[in-house]
Amino acid sequence: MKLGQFRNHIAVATAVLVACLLAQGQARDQAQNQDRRKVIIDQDAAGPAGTDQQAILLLIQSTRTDVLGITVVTGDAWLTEEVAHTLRVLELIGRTDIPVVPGAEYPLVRTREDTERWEQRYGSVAWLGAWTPSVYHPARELDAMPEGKPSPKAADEDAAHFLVRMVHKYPHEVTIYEGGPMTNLALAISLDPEFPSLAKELVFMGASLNPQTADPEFANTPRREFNLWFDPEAAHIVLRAPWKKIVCTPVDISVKTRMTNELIDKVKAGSSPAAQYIGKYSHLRGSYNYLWDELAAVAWLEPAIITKQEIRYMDVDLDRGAGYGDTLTWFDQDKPHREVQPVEVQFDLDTEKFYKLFVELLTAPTPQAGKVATP
Ligand SMILES: [Ca+2]
Repeated sequence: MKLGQFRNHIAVATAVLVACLLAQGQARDQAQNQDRRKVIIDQDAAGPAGTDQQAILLLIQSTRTDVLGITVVTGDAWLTEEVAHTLRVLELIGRTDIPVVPGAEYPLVRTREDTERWEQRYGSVAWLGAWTPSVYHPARELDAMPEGKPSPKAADEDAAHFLVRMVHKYPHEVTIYEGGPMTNLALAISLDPEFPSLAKELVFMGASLNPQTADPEFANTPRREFNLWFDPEAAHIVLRAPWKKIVCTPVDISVKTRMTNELIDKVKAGSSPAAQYIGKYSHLRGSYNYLWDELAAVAWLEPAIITKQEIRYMDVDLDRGAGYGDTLTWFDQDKPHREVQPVEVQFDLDTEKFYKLFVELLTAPTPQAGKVATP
């Protein structure tokens, strides 16, 4: 064999070997993608940091999830500012491949003006989200963004169509994680009644049954919880839809958790961009700092942290009296003769295990883009 021929053989063999290794890598990535649990995060994504963004981060930081997108809804803050905070956090952690999809700017029926009249009659509501007088500003005005303005842009699609499109693309595979008012989900159901049955499950933070707490937000109104209350008609549509499974993280279990300075310090000690972001922008607000949406996220990632849960049937009070927007629940034996769905309601948890996972996830390296299937 001449030297030139020998070189050619070597070159061909090397090319074949490289191709094999690449194919192996791709197959491994594909297998990893198939193992990842597909989830869409629907969130009233106020920021920076805080429960809404921290829950988003926890779900992205897990190596076992494939976050197909983040659909955004007005709730804790207005849609426009929430989209901006979400785009920015994804930019900071290097995951701009995850689409941020704007959804509803207003609840289906409830208005700020009607709510003000309602409060004159029935008393003031502790948390009104974007409508809270002390933080109120017009819907499309951006508030201060200490973390900086985002360079990436939001998706050119609305949340409801995105949600419907994804469950058709991956039938029975997509978990819908709901951390805010249910407006986007109700709109998706109205567009396509198959949406709930094509999803894998609905997991949500919301509802309040009988929380054991001295917190003045719940002491006299134990059945009022912001996410369901802010858009009661949407919650009513969503809760009676035919999901294969519904899991609820209510106020009852949220009040057993606390964000503390000690917990923030533990996260801050991490070097990941997610940990640095939380270290910089997370702060305690008043005496009660529950890990509302974070618990719903981590309980989905690691169900073993939940030590007590019960099945209840659930709906929302749509009468325009004092209980408008309050949580309604029943047992199987006393439920009404109408479409109500069984819901797994979480009541107790292993708090130490939860805090440990919270810190571990937020301080871990962010799983890289490119190894995750893009929608
Ligand atoms: Ca939320």
